[in-house]
Amino acid sequence: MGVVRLLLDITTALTSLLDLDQVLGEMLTRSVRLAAATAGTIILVDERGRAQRKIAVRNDKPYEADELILSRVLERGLAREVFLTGVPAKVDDTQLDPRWLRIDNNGQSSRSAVCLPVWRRRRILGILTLTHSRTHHFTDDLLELLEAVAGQAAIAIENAQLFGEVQRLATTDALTGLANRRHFLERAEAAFASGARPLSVAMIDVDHFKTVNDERGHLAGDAVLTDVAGRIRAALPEGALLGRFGGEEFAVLLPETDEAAALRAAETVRAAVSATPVNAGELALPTTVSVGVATWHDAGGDLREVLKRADERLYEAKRDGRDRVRAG
Ligand code: GH3
Ligand code: MG
Ligand code: MG
Repeated sequence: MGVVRLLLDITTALTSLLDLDQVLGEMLTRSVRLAAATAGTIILVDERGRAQRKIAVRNDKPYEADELILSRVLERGLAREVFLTGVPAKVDDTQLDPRWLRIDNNGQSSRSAVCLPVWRRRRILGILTLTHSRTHHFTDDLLELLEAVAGQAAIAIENAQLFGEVQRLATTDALTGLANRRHFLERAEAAFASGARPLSVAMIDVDHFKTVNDERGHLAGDAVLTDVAGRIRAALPEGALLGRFGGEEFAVLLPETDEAAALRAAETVRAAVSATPVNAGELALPTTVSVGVATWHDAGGDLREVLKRADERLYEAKRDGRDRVRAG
């Protein structure tokens, strides 16, 4: 295959992907194959030059590169030099080159290597390293070709990163970092449709929250919401799905949880909020929540019905004096 055709092929394959891990995996596998290398790694670098994500393949198969070693790979050696200079580097014999750190061997010896920066808009997005078990495997021509591949891959990486960011923005609540209402409902709907029962839902509402806004200002109110959200998340059992449902209202889906267990979880949440005053900037504000719990035992049914029941229990908790849990 001609070089142009080859590049076009790789570009098409990469830019059709939107998942970052897939892009990195595909880029790495294709580079390894193209260079007939034994193994390769791609390390994603964040804005501040820290290793962010690593993917490694050996003999065409993914392998677990040592996390600790890879996270330090930008601190020393060849990858660091390439990161600092921004220029590709080639090692013809790893045993004779002091830049080569024998840290990424995984039981096999690499005798030659190339290391390239992945540039995009004057920033290094990542470092691509390919190795071979023989010395002098990589030619200058090959290095040049790999640079072109890295240039194309950079566009695909940027696309995937942007797509991921847009997805994150569309699914999270900006203030608390929790799932937003739509995303919560989508995921809850999926959990509900899976048919696994029992399944419980809890609606949590901050008590007299309007007073905080009125007396302390909207910023203090925001800070209370953030702190309360953090406490709820920390108090919930693993597997619980938490979302910000509305202004000062949170919703929880507890998969495979019966009413007794859901009540315990809700009580833990309630206690976690009231235990100590909530931090709102300089202020420490005693805060409480009321919780309504509803449980669904049979397969089928309607998620909205369960949410409505939890909401009714929530208002019962409010009527009964707030800072309490009601179920049924
Ligand atoms: P109750 O105990 O009955 O729940 O009383 P409450 O005051 O908490 O209930 P109400 O629904 O009257 O007030 C909720 C307030 O939450 C009104 C609204 O201005 C405020 N709010 C909604 N979203 C936000 C937000 O994002 N930030 C802030 N600071 N306030 C918010
Ligand atoms: Mg309220
Ligand atoms: Mg409310």
